[in-house]
Amino acid sequence: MKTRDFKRYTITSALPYANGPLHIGHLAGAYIPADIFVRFLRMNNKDVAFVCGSDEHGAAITIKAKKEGITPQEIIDKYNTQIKESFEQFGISFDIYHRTSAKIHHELSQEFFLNLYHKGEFIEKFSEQYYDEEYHQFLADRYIIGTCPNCHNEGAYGDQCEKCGTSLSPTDLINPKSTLSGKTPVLRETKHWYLPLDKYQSWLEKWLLEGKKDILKSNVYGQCSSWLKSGLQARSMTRDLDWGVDVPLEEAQGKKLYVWLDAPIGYISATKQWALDNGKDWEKYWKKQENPADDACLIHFIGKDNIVFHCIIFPSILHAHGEYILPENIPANEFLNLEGDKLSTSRNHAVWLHEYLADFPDKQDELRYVLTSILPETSDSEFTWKDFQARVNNELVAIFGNFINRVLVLSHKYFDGTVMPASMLTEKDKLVLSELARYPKAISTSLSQYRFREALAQFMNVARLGNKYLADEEPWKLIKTDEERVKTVLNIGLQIAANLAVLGQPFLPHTATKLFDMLNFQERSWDAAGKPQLLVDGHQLGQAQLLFEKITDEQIDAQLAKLVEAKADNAKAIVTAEPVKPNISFDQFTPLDIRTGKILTAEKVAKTKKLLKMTIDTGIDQRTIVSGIAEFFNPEDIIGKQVSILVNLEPREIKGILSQGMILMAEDADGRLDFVVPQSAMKPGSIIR
Ligand code: B3M
Ligand code: ZN
Repeated sequence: MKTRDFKRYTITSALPYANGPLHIGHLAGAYIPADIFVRFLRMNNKDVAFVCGSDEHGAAITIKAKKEGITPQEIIDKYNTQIKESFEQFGISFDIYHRTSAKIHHELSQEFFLNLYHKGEFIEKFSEQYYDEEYHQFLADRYIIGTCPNCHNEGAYGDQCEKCGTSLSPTDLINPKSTLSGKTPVLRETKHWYLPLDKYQSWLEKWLLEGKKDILKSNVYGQCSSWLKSGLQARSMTRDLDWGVDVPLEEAQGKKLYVWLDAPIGYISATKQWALDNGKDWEKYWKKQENPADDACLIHFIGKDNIVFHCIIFPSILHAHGEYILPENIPANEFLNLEGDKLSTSRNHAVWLHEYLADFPDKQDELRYVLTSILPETSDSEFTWKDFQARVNNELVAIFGNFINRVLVLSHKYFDGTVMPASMLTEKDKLVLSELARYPKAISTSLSQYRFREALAQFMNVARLGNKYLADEEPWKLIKTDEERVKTVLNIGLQIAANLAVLGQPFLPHTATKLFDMLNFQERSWDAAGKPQLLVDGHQLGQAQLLFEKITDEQIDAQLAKLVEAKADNAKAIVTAEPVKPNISFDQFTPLDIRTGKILTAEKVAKTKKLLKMTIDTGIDQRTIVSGIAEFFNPEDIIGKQVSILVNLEPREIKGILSQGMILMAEDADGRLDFVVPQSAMKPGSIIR
């Protein structure tokens, strides 16, 4: 991965939706890596703006408000405060944590929209959508209920029937009703403004696929190239919603900007506010400069679910605008799992940051350390409480903490906390010092390539070096026979400790501060590290204190019990939500003819969001089946997949296509769909009973 040097950096972390608290997955995805990187840049005297804020628009907010029975404004105020507090506690050192509900943000988003509008970038398209005449508004899918065309459940939503799992469009519902007024909505023509992503396709291929081949992480590059390969389509930049940034056009009364148009602009408006507050020029961080060599380096830290928005859509918007710089890199992380399962907000399978802070009030760096050690940098990774305990106890306490404690306590005990001069260095001393000197470079190389796990491992090697040096030299024994030698050993030990304070700042900021106090030492720039004489002879040290303490089995058991409890609550909730259907006899079951099959072809049904048309080899014949799974699976990804099919379901015409059977799908509480299939490949036509 190539990186060039820049004078100025604009670093962003994904704006969290202010619709719930943060968990460890968020921290590991977009915040800890960004914070380490930024702290490292600052230590190298770089000019940095590190910006973030709450994403306070979109259906994510209004749906949560409905659920909690409070207003969207109350939702965003509540969670913005909580999220901000968590970031502060963990030492995520944003220069500003802003909000997209701010006036300056609404204005800038509208300015962007109008800029593109006046350039004629948007395509204007009409479509038919349900409208509530009493409430005078268009209805989002979730605001319409009606009878499911598939199972005749009367409470199906406009996007899905929760009873039979079929994914629907509002117009599929029989007898649709608005959940706002309870009245039958009418279809009304509505106009929207589309960003012609297809028009930027070849530019994107050049800029991203060719230009960033050696720069992007492979997980990011892979996703981008598959998006571009499948061909980009125009995407609507406006919505019929009542919460968000107003579309600034006379003819668009009541419409809002698409949340993924305004949210990334939130990075810019946050920078603008920060510049206003601090007497800076925001344009230096965002706009192309007269001399391109003076352009800032823009880096977006995100999780993998946001890749397309940051690599394709937002750059297209910036490109269409023309005055803005484009991201240099988008180091997205994959997902973090918890105790063998996906993190899930709806199932409450998570370690919530505010709960962690309540349970471990002074252990912020411990969590930073463990998460950095297991960051999902190139593939998904896993957090377990046992591993957390092991890493804290065996690494932070037993190596780093133990070394620091020994060297400081002995220095106070033998020399009243004064750094004594080193004399007559042995070969071993020289070797240790020269090894120490090579770490700053090694760590900075890893950091500048976004390899944070590797950087942290190198940092811990410095602590290992110190710990081993003391264990080998045994100054506590030497003191009886050779005080001069002890002076040298402790001098070298203290130099290593001072290096740990300097090098530890990006990873463990709270610990580094403690260590600086203990050493009574000020030199904090990266350049200081590696020097054998960081602490001068005669320097007076501060008070020794313990850096870390062990995590007990009881603490871990309590955390594990919490997860088990959440699982039990969740199981209870599922049972109440979905009662078992009335019993059937065996004779009622046997008429179902279910077979294994294989998907031969798959394509999206034109003009629908949810439908896929597939040809299936059923072992009996090859037939067409239409299924509402297009939002979950790309056609090209499922060709060749094994499926289970109800082959004797009455054929049914869906959007003019005769669908001959039904593919069996499983759905979890999060609404995730997957195919129901045998554990191994079976011959098509095998009977399921
Ligand atoms: N709020 C989605 C998310 O939290 C969205 C990110 C916006 S970044 C501009 O995953
Ligand atoms: Zn149904």
